Amino acid sequence: MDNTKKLFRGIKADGMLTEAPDLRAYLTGFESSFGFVYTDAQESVFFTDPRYAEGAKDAFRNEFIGVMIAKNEDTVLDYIKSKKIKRLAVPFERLSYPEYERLRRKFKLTDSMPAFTGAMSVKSAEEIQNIRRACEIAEKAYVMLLAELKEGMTENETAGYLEYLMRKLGAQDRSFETIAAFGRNTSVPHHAADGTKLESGMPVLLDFGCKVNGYCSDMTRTLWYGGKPDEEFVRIYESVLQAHLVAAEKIASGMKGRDADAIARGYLQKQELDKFFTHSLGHGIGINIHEYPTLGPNGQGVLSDGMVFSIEPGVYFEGKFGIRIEDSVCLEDGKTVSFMKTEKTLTVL
Ligand SMILES: [Mn+2]
Repeated sequence: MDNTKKLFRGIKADGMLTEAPDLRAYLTGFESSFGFVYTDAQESVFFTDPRYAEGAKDAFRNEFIGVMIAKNEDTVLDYIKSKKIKRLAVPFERLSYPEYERLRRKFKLTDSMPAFTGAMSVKSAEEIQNIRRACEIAEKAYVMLLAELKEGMTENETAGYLEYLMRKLGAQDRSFETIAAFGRNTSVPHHAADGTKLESGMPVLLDFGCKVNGYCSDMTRTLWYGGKPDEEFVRIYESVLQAHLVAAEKIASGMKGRDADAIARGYLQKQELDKFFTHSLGHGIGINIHEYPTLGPNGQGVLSDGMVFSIEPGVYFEGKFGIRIEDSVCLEDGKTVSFMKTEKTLTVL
């Protein structure tokens, strides 16, 4: 994968320098903890240290990206200086203040971040394939986990087991810290899994995902474990599910992120549940688990075909329970298509 030229074409600068790991991974498809990607009209060069040089040369064998060894940033900046580059594009929001100051003394600077945000939000067929695979693995692991859930298992054990299953099924890693919440802990939207044990007659909330070739999946299911589910829980689950389904049906290309959010929020308002919906409806998903666009009350970005994002309405009742239902979806021919195949109707184990 060589996205360097595509990015560079959209930027008004003589050269482009990228150090942030996620942006480098987008440009090259190669993940490493140390490196710089430099691009100008003539060439793209991946600078890295000896630890990654062999892997990088191998990865770029068929690409138009050269590999050079750099001990530190100075080696890279000297190289760029030697090419008489005057205006350099760098991603402003990914630079520390000292880095920005150092670069500003050597070059005229242009912000490359808007170009990255725009390009990364619309996925290529290859990127979508990676996300689809990450979703398939997450779902398969979830189904396997359900068969293994037992009274006495802790949240942390459950989270760890789910992560193990995703890796066993071919994931390279989890895409974020797995959330496993039992009972009243489900009312904390991002509860940190702890030693709480699963008991009969309680809700279970699982929010998880994995990575394939650097691309993330994101999924949440809330279910009832043991006995007959609480009536209030069942009624509210139905409302959250409807909010999800109405949003999935009505979200369309050309809409702003805030309009998408308003569909689910408006539905929950009619059920007098909107004040318990304390977060945004969704977020872009790609190399990063949270990226552009935001589907929330302040989401100004316009949704378009090829964007991948979550739909995740949730309501939370402090000290009682919370319910969130999340799919990763893609916009295709103007409409959302979910990557998830598992039932979203209430599961009672
Ligand atoms: Mn999410």
